[in-house]
Amino acid sequence: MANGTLITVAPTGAESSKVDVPNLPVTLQELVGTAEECEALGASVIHVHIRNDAALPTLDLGRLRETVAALRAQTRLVVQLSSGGAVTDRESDRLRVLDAAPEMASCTMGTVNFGDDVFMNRWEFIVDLHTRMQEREIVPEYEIFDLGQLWSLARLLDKFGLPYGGHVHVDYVMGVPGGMPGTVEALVAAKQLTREVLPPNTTFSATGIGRTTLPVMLASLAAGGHLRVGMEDTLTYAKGQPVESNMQLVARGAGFARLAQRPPLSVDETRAMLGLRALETASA
Ligand code: KMH
Ligand code: ZN
Repeated sequence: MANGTLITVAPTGAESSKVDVPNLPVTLQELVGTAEECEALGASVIHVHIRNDAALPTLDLGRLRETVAALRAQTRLVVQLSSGGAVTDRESDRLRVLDAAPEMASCTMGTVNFGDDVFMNRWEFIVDLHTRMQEREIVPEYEIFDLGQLWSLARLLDKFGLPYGGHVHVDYVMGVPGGMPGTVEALVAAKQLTREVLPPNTTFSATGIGRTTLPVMLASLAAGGHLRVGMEDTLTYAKGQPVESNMQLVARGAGFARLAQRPPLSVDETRAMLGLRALETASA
């Protein structure tokens, strides 16, 4: 387990509206500005959902390409596009996200109730995502909303082989109504199952939605895991105190990581840990 902490920022998501959350970065300019500031504060990966001119979630390929190019030009962050999109997105559109040629993309490992909605991830769709990412040399982050999805990932790797680069990195998304709870006990169980069924050097990060943010962050640091923070998952900083910005959340995560004597990994350290090519040789 790396001594430092990988901090992924997930600044926007697909669930919150700009009207309800005016500080949510939704334009390309807002996203890139957020990315630059979060990188300076210790983030090394950015998990990206984009919006259209009406600030609604979109998987428009042209916009995704433009976003990848802008983030690469303005930051050194590892760009991880969401293939999860919004619960209403079609599988074909979610697969097409890979055409924007990010270095990383998310790959959710099963269907899960998502509040009052259903986040659909059929087995055949997961296989399609995984194998297309292998072919295109895109490194996945496997999103784990429930314990059984770790077992599904073990089956996926057994049948279709390791992801590009050979390293397996999972992200526990905890506290979604319908998924695993955002508790210390659930995180320890997820870590235990990860150790039992996945390759020995598998790394994990964790994020807790809403009020589970803090317990999950602290538990992950204590358990040797990494962090995902950001307004995709967290809109309240403390009781009665709305989040001001993604930078506030990255700064808090980085501060906790330093207190735990596992300071934020640099972008280069993150790339080495995840099996990404060194930046100089990465394709443009
Ligand atoms: N917006 C959720 C339905 C991902 O980015 O891969 C799915 C999600 C997971 O956020
Ligand atoms: Zn997401």
